[in-house]
Amino acid sequence: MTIICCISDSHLGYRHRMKKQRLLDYENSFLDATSKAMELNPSMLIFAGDLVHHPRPEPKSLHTLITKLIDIAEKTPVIVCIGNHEIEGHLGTAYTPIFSDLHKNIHVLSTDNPHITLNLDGKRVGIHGFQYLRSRKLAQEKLAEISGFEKNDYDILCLHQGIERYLSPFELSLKSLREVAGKFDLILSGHVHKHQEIKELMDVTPSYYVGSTERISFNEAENPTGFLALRNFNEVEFIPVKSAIMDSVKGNLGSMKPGDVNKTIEDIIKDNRGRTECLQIRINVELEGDYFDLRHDWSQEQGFKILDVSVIPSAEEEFKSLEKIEISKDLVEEYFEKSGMHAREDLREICKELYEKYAGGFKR
Ligand SMILES: [Mn+2]
Repeated sequence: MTIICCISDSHLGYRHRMKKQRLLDYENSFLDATSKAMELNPSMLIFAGDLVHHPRPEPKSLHTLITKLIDIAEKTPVIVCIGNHEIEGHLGTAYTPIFSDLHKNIHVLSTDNPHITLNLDGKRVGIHGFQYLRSRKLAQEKLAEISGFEKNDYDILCLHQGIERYLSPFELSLKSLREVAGKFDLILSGHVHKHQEIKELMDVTPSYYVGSTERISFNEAENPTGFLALRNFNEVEFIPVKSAIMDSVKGNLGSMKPGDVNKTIEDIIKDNRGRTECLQIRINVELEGDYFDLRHDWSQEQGFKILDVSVIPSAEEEFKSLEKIEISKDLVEEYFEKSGMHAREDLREICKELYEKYAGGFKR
């Protein structure tokens, strides 16, 4: 059996919400993906871009990546596509092309090197693609250009791009892809983190967004994490990868007193402790009382890698309370007391001083 694996969007070196612990999550899910892929004894392993989160990656994550790439290349050919996160802003440069110097079995796709041909179990397999291109015009031009090759036994297009209907703005229209899709036997892309078929191309060529190995935002909470395996050039399987459990709880509490809002959030936290590692709580409420009576400091809650709580009072209430509000030195005191900043004596004194200086002497 011939197996080809494709892993995408591992985002190594991302310090999600500045949490050091999250750094390790990206490493662990990358290592889980590569080890699960290597267990299948693949004839080739493709990385579809955004292996790292920053153009100049955090050293330990880069070390993990490089040792793993060399280790894999000892056993099977490696193809790397360059993602947007690997490319440095205005210079448009990346370290990724250097990866091909690490081992003769590592090949990096770019506009300078868009075609790689390998002999896999007696079949001539072509892998075609280039680095992420931000300009739609250029991306579509390059796609048409690289599609003029002479067919091999099996040809794979490997990109890291936003495709029309899957991302806005996008770099590749469905029309530009449909025009060349027939040249390929399989189309794979990184960039969109949710694993899915690119259904508008499926009637011509099996086409997929590969999916990511670790989520980089709460918007991705529902996405499964994993990688893609192709068996005998026809059967595609999405293989799940271990990643940090992420949940997003959203709700509208209607009209409620601040104390009850605090209690509701505390209950949500209690229910989720030990069940999820990264928790986001977004609450909309019509507040029957003082905004500052809401609990604002949740950093003392244990058991989460990320706990992100926000309460959004309905706009109407906000305006009403603003009309009534009268600023005084006591209000400054109250703010510091209730917003969990009572320890910031220095800041409180500065605020009171500024109030005295600029607002206190103001006569209506
Ligand atoms: Mn990405």
